[in-house]
Amino acid sequence: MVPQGGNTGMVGGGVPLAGELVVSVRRLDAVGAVDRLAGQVTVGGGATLGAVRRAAADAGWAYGVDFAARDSCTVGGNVGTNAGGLRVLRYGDTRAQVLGVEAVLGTGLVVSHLGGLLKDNTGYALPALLCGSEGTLGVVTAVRLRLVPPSPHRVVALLGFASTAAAVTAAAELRRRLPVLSAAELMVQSGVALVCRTIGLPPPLAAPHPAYLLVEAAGEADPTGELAAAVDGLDGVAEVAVAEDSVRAAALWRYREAHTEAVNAVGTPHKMDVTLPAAALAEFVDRVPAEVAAVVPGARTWLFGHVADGNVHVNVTGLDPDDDRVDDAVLLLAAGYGGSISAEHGIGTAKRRWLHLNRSPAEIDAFRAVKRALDPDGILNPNVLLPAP
Ligand code: 2HG
Ligand code: ZN
Repeated sequence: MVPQGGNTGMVGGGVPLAGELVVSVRRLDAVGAVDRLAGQVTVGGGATLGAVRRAAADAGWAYGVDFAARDSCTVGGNVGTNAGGLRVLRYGDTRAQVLGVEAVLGTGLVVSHLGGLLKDNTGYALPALLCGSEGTLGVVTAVRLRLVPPSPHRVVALLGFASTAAAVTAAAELRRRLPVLSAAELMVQSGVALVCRTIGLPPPLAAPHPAYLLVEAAGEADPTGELAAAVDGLDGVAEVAVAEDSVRAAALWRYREAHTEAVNAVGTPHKMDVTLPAAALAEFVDRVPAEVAAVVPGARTWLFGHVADGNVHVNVTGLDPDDDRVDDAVLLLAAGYGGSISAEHGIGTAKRRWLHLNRSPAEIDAFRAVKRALDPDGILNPNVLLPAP
């Protein structure tokens, strides 16, 4: 059986490969009443991220996870992949929001722990284990989520830099100086130009720049002054555009959020999603295009990502679908720097064969022991996450 939510995953974790039965959770889309006192909500595994965000906002709270697939992806899938996205630097990943889970395990037993107690040291944390388990241990049918205080005032700025290193350093400075920082996204010149060409957008700044940071600050009060002061104190900012209103803010976000769509218009990409240690991030971003071209001349590399988390999305076009030499080179490079071969998309079927780059034989053995305990017949997502024995 292959558990499936919104089918927006990027590593094939919800896609049957060999005649498996798809178990869709989409109809489990109830969003419960927000517990305003606790700042929590219980939702069905099939509720979309967007629906949860709207319900939280309607109740005067907010939900800490957000990303472009918000209106298609489901919370059950978010738990399965431990989805990250745009606000991890402020609120953490999905695991950091999940207080409880109801799931049908591979044994057929239903585990349910949805009380939402913040302090509850009563044994193994099954919700934490299910986050990132990619449907291999259980089907997530309901989730208890913590909510965060709303940040009704939001300001967005786009900064141009002469180098990736300058942009990465500036992002770190903003994190240190600006507690209301809610997003810091890295883009590079080729990606922004591609988005402009493909989507038909004007250039975002007067001149092109080798690297861009899209930054957002959000708070209880208008953070414009705080953001401006923090940006003024940064080194290496070549150009700045500040969105004065929500329409302009959405227009600036579009340059970042349209990257996936723009890359798809070039050709079906090979997708890598890696995390680098902060100190290696800029060097990795600058090296990858040449490393890719050295393996397959003519291949094009598109880079963007969540810079404060060290998370870089590496998309490569101009490759045969089954030619994974470039994937191999990029993932080895990331792992060689002490990075992760999957930052936020998971292992799925697509990255299984590289799991050993990050996980030791002892860890993979422990994974198999957990799998055997919760899914003894191996009926849940048999081709996902764990390498073939
Ligand atoms: C994003 O950050 C998503 O936009 C998708 O994680 C990344 O398309 C991608 O490679
Ligand atoms: Zn992402």
